[in-house]
Amino acid sequence: MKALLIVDVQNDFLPGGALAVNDGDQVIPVINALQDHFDLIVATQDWHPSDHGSFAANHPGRNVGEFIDLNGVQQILWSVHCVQESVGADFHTDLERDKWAAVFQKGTQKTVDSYSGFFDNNRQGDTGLSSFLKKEGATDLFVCGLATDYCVKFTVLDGMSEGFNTYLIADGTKAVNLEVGDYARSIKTMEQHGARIITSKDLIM
Ligand code: VGL
Ligand code: ZN
Repeated sequence: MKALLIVDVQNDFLPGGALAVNDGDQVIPVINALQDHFDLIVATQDWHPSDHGSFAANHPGRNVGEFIDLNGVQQILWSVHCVQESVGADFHTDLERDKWAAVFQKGTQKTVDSYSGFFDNNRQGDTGLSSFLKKEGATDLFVCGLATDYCVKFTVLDGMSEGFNTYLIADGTKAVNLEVGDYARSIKTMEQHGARIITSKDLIM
């Protein structure tokens, strides 16, 4: 059984947001059209406390884009984004949510970041996404959303390691591209781990 997983389509990752992904809003109509073709749809939501360790603002003297050691895990420092209960953490209002079975929040512990929708970056915290999908009978996981080179990539890799046949819907995702080429590198990494790269046309016929 197939499931659609929508990663972090939140205001802060969209144009005008605190950590805006270029053209991030272009994924919204693609994802809305895809939703008609799935009976099981789940979403993830980046959901940080304001004192989160991934925010450069919480490390005096440090800047966005620098790397630090956050409790033993390498961490890129980001601008303040997706703070719990803020407008930036909300899903875009154009994104249809009527059919969503559940939302899995991540990055809720200030001591560790969570790119994957499944597990924290230190692999300790589990959002419950994998057990939920398995309980619902999902075998094939179709991933879309933001951002290709961070949360989408790590969600796809964990989807594979959790035993799902995992697909990336390429036109349903956009990258941060902190470094030129990050989008292409992340696609290659996902493919090398066995994920299949498709487009929404492969699902909508
Ligand atoms: C993300 C950076 C920081 C993402 C989340 O959703 O890709 N990127 N937090
Ligand atoms: Zn985040």
